[in-house]
Amino acid sequence: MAKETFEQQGYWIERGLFSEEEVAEMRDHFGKMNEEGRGYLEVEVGAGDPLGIYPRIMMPHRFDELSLRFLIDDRLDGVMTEILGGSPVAVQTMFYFKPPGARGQALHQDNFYLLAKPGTCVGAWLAVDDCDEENGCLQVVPGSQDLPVLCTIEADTSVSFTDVTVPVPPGMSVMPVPMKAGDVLFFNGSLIHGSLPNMTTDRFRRCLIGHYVTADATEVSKWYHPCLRMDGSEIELGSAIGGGVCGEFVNDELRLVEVSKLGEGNH
Ligand SMILES: O=C(O)CCC(=O)C(=O)O
Repeated sequence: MAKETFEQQGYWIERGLFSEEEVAEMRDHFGKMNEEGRGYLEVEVGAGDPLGIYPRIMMPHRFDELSLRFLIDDRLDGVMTEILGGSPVAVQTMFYFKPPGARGQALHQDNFYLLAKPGTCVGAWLAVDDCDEENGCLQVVPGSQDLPVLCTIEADTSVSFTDVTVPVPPGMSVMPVPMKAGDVLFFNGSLIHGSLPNMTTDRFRRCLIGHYVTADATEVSKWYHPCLRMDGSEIELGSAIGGGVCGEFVNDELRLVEVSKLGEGNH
C-alpha cells in the first residue's frame, strides 16, 4: 500500500510515526535553538516579517544530537526501505518554525537543488504541530514525481520567502496535505510541493525535515556532503556541480524542460 501510493502519487503519509512526547520535546528544543540564534536568514526580510525572528534552522544534524537522531531514525529508515526498496543515504536536515503571519515556500522540486543522480532525493517531513490550510500546511502536486526537473519562473515573494517557482503542469492540481503532529510525509524529490503563508494569528506550523538520496545515487550537490548511511557512518558520493539546473540528460546532453513544453515530446 505505502509503496504503491508512493510510486503512483509521489508521496506517502505515515500517521503517528512520532509520539506527542517526542514532538513536544522538539518544539521546546528548537525553540531554545532559536533563542540561541542558530537560525539562518537566507533572504532579506522587511521590518516586522516574522521570518526575521524565526528563520529556519539549516543542517542542525551537523551540530545537534537530537536532529542527527531524527535524520537516521530507524522508523524513517523502515518506511523508506519499504517504499524505495532499499535504505536511503541521509544528506540534510532543516527545521521550519513558520510562525503566525509567516510566508510560505513557493512550489518547487527538491532535486532542483540536491541534484541526486541517478535516482532522486526523498524528503521525510515531520509535522511538529498540527497543520492545515489555515496555518500553511504542505501542498503537493500528485503525479508530478515522474516529471523531469522543470525550469523555474519568478515566484510571488509576497506569499513565498523563496523567489522562484514551478508552474503547475497542465492537467495536474495542487492538493493540501493536512497532518497531525507526529505524522511524517515521505515524498519523491521530483514531486512539486510547497506551502502558502500561515494565516493564523496564534498557531505555529513547525516541521523537522530530513532529506535523503536513494541508494542508487552516486552523486549529490556538494552542499549536501558529508552523506550518511542510516547507521550514521559516512559514505563517499560524488559532488554534482551547481544546483538549480533544470531539464534532463538525453544522450549526455542537458535539455531544458519548461512546463509550457510538457507534452510536446521533448522529455
Ligand atoms: O515546509 C514547507 O513549507 C516547505 C518544505 C519543503 O519545501 C521541503 O521540505 O522540501
